[in-house]
Amino acid sequence: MNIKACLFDLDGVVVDTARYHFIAWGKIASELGFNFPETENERLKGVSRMASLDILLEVGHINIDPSQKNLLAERKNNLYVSYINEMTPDEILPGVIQFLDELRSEGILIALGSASKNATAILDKIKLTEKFDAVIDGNKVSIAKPDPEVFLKGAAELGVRPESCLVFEDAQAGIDAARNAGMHIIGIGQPENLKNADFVIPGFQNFNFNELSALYFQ
Ligand code: B16
Ligand code: MG
Repeated sequence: MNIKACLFDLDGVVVDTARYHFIAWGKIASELGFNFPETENERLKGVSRMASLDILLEVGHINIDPSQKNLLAERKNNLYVSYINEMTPDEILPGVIQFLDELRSEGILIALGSASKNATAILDKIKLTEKFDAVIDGNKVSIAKPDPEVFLKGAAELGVRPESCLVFEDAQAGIDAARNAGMHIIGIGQPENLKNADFVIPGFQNFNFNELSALYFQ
């Protein structure tokens, strides 16, 4: 088996921005008069901003018209952007930089495949932009995960066939997207939350090129 490229999700894989999404959505919920519990937060991971708002409104049993929805999504994003503007490289998850550097020195191409329209701003803040050969974010795709578009565009931009790509993902929608793209998949997180990955690991703290080779290069 030959892996020529690795594609990384951003939120939950490279950085933990899920907590900033959660705080911002929580403020919107409390302004609307209900509590958005952390137990529902898993449902927001990997899905688009508008799909997240739909989940929030469903939890709060709230019905509003599309123009109000746009205003709420914009307000949530303004809050979220104010949090990510304060991000620093210290927030890169453990082991990520070392793993990216190892991949590069082994000649494996690297892409980002994120649903977030704020992905390039986040990479800039955490000073990681230069580690990626291609960046596909929410501004470049028209259909959200679990559609494979984000990862297929990443593979195309790198010039690598989907079957030679490996995706790292923390959300079920992203794992389904990678599966739909015909790629190899390593889930990041807990196996009970992530169905259909090839393997699930807790993170990159104890995962390096040797472990990757043992799984895929035999
Ligand atoms: P934005 P990922 C996703 O990022 C988040 O997991 C998800 O919670 C969020 O709704 C989505 O980005 C859109 O983000 O509002 O910044 O465009 O996991 O695909 O890197
Ligand atoms: Mg994610």
